[in-house]
Amino acid sequence: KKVIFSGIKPSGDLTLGNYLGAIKNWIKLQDEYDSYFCVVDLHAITVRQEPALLRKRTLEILAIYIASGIAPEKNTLFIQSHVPAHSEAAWLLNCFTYMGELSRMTQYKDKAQKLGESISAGLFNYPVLMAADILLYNTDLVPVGKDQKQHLELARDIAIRFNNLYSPTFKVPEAYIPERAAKIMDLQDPSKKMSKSEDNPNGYILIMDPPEVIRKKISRAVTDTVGVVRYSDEQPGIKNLINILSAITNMTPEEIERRYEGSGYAKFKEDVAEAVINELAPIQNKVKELLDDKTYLENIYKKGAEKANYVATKTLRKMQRKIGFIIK
Ligand code: AQP
Repeated sequence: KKVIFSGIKPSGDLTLGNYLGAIKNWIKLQDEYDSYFCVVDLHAITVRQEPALLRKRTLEILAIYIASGIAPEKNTLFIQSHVPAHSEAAWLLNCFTYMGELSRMTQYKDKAQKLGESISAGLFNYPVLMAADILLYNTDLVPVGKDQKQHLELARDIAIRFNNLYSPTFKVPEAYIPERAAKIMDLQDPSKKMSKSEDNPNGYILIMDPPEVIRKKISRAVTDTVGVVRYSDEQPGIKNLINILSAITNMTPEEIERRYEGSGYAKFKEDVAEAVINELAPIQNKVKELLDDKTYLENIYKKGAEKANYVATKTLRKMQRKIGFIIK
């Protein structure tokens, strides 16, 4: 079986972007692949996190994975910091990555601009840790949103470089980017992506947002004065809502345009809100149930870490051997 690796960082509460761009696609792939789904807590601390919140969110993400339909019996679900090979491999790969490459990463540049002076070295090195995550599991496919494409290309470059310097060690992974929800945009500013660490909560929908909040946020989503539901770059707000509806209902943008021909934005927004609410309601209920039973989650992440640790350590030893370390 081919291997999938993907993860989400507990740096904020998960958004509809994380769900449609990542999790929803994992579910489709889980039967075909040997899948590793991780909560990447080491990545989260590249910007400051409140310890109690980080703990809460780490478990909540695990619960969201399961509640969304990722079967714990079929997949390896684990928490990144439970597998020390990630940190160790990241250090090794840091020595095979150039400063110039990391400086070109647009996510780093965007975040650095927002943070000003207080940029941690970890934020700069983030893509190297991500490369380690992926390469440790001999991953074939990495299902991510479009925003992660550049990081994935770097992971490929690092793998190829290492393989050429020594001998074939890593599988060179491919990105798997969904067609319709590749980049869900901010509801208040559809020129930027919906992001869990965004300051304005009206810009994002959280997976755990109650129905009335979802209705309010979508009804206030920025649109335009054209007044026609059309899938066009000139109407980025409407285009984004069409993408959301399309990802949930599987209707194509053209079908959606046809359905809302002649109807105003208000009706369209109401329907988008209802579709989102109906998609998220069962997940929200299940998450609450799962979080009530901490031992169930604990068993899953412990078992996951054991399996992940076995595979990751094997790759790490291979790296160390090739580099010239003495293996005890
Ligand atoms: N707006 C989005 N549309 C589609 N996919 C998205 N993803 C994130 N935002 C969107 C996908 O979600 C997965 C998890 O991402 P992450 O938590 O590791 O980091 P991120 O990409 O930086 O996500 P956020 O929400 O923007 O987090 P913050 O604000 O903390 O940086 C990835 O597969 C990503 O592509």
